[in-house]
Amino acid sequence: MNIQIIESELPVQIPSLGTVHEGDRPERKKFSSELIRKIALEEGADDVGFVEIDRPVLRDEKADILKVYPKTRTMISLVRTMNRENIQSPMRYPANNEFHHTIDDLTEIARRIVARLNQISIRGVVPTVGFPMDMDALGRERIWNVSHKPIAVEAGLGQMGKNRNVIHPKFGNFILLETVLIDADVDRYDGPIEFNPCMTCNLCVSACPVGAIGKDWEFDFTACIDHNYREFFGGFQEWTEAMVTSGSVGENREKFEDRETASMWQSLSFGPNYKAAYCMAVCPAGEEVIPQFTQSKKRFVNEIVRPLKEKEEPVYVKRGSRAETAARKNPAKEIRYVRSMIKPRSVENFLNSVHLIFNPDKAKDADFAIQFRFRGDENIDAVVRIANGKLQVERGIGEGTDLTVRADSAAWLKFVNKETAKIWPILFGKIAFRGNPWHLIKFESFLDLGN
Ligand code: B12
Ligand code: SF4
Repeated sequence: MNIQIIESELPVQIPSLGTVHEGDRPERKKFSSELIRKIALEEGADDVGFVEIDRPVLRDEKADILKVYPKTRTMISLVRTMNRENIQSPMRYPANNEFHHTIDDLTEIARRIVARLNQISIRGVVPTVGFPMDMDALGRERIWNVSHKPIAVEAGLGQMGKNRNVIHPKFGNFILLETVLIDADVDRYDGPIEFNPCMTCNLCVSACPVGAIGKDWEFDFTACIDHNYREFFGGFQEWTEAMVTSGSVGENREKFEDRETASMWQSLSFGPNYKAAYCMAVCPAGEEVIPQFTQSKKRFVNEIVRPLKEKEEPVYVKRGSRAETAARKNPAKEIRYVRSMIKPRSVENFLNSVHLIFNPDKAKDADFAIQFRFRGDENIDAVVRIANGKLQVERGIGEGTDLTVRADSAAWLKFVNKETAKIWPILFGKIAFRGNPWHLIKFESFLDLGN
């Protein structure tokens, strides 16, 4: 088959042509972004933008994107709106229904777009709206490959708000995102919008039951994942571990009350329940949402923010964490302790993710540096420096360190994942020190590892 495609002449639907293959199109052809936009909107996307694979600010994302589709030339960023009243309901099941149905809806939209693009010789891949099914990377590297948020920002579909969600200028943050990876270039790419719709009203800061949203635009990743994702993969692992380590039915029910086991069952059977998403529910930004707020801020707070804050419910935090401190301030919230969901399975991942479990409040007065020399399965030298409540990881051999820790990498992982009593690896000679070991004990106490 040898068909010359001039897309401006193409009807949007060309069933008579059947599927046209990539090899059938002239080399370096640029497709009309307007035509693809039209297809995407017809198939149900609420907004669309285009980003080229070589966009310099997405340099760090490229290799991961190419893992999913090595032929990627263009990312088509898609927005699908949610019914915001569902997300704002004080009961969480309407919100969760809305999330799950929009995820399915957006997936179907993206699949239909690709099917339509196939007809004009463009091939493509639809990754996934949420976490991927493939969990091989868990504890080793990032489990998702395509980060929709920075791509959506580059595609001009909004900016990141203080609540760490992309806020669309019209729909606010009540949107989900997908990115279609295609093997073709387009004639026009988009760029970020110039203003940020976030109004820095701090309602998200006050609504989050575990203090995950910082006033200073910081985000406590583990506070969010430990609570909000209690019934996802991490919480399920804890559920099974609680069962096998409990000596009696009573002991098991202390760790997981009947209501919690029932809720886990609902999540496993019908799609996982997010426990909060309050940061999204209360956000008044965006042209369509803002009148609700500006007409009467007091009413907005009373009707939307207050019911979520005053909702009596369990919140899941690690003992001694910043999240616990935040949750304790609200008497409506019942504290339930959990273990860290961050469980590194390689030293490399430990070094990359240790900042996520580091508690700066505990380390305010600390000032020391530890030289780690890992050997065994992984041979890695790195320095961890702690000063002014900040943690810094440097690769290699550093200067001015207070302690050198030589550790077998596998033994170290058992140690930080609390899979061994601390003393054993030391006794068996798997971890050795030069300098003051007190710094290692301090360092461990700064990590929010949970029970
Ligand atoms: C990982 C992830 C999370 C994580 C981290 C969130 C985050 N801020 O990145 C957790 C589990 C906490 C989470 C929570 C939620 N998420 Co989420 N999540 C994702 C996912 C898979 C990737 C996000 C991403 O690209 N982050 C990277 C950069 C851009 O974010 P960042 O804040 O700068 O970086 C953080 C992480 O990268 C992390 N991190 C950095 N290095 C490392 C290393 C390791 C080992 C680990 C584990 C983490 C980690 O820490 C950084 C600081 O917080 C996307 C889907 C996707 N494939 O893109 C959805 C996505 C971002 N989530 C979404 C939603 C809706 C939510 C929730 C509302 C879910 C809910 N129903 O409750 C909450 C909101 C929490 C919040 N305020 O951010 C939407 C956002 C839509 C929008 N309007 O922007 C997305 C885009 C899904 C979608 N397809 O629409 N999510
Ligand atoms: S709730 Fe306010 S501060 Fe938070 S993201 Fe929305 S506009 Fe920004």
